[in-house]
Amino acid sequence: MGNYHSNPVKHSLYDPLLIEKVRIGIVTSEWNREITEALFSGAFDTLIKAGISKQNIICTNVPGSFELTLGSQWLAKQDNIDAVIILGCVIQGETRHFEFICQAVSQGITQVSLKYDKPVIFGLLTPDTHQQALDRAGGKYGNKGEEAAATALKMIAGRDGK
Ligand code: DLZ
Repeated sequence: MGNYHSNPVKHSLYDPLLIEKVRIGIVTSEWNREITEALFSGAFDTLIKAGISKQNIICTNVPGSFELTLGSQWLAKQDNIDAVIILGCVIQGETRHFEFICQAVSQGITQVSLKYDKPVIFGLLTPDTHQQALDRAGGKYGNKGEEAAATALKMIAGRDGK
């Protein structure tokens, strides 16, 4: 497992004056709450460490991952939000809904991203087991919420030619 984002803050391309203006939305699924709360903490803390103030991180929850697409649209359509992060967890071995949910979310957020011309970052864990989810939510493979936050910052920097 690579560590491309192992130090997301260090890799942030943002200058301190610009980061003050950045506003990021996070939409978190409540299903598999233990996992998604850990992803949320990772994403939120990464944005704070990068210099974004609390009031510029707009957070909302949805019941399950299937609802992440609409939740991302609620945030993406707000003019003053620069990027949206979706966070969820669908465990393959535990649900027959797996393919339906994952495909719907990946296709849905792509549409939202292109429609509103802003990054919608895919922070949906799709592991085979609960343990694999834990490993990616602050465990041995890091925290994919942190990676999602770092990706959002990189996309905003890319948009701005930084
Ligand atoms: C129904 C369902 C199932 C079985 N499994 C999961 C899951 O593993 N992860 C998740 O985020 N959501 C799950 N859901 C809920 C759906 O995402 C959705 O909330 C409901 O089908 C209602 O639309």
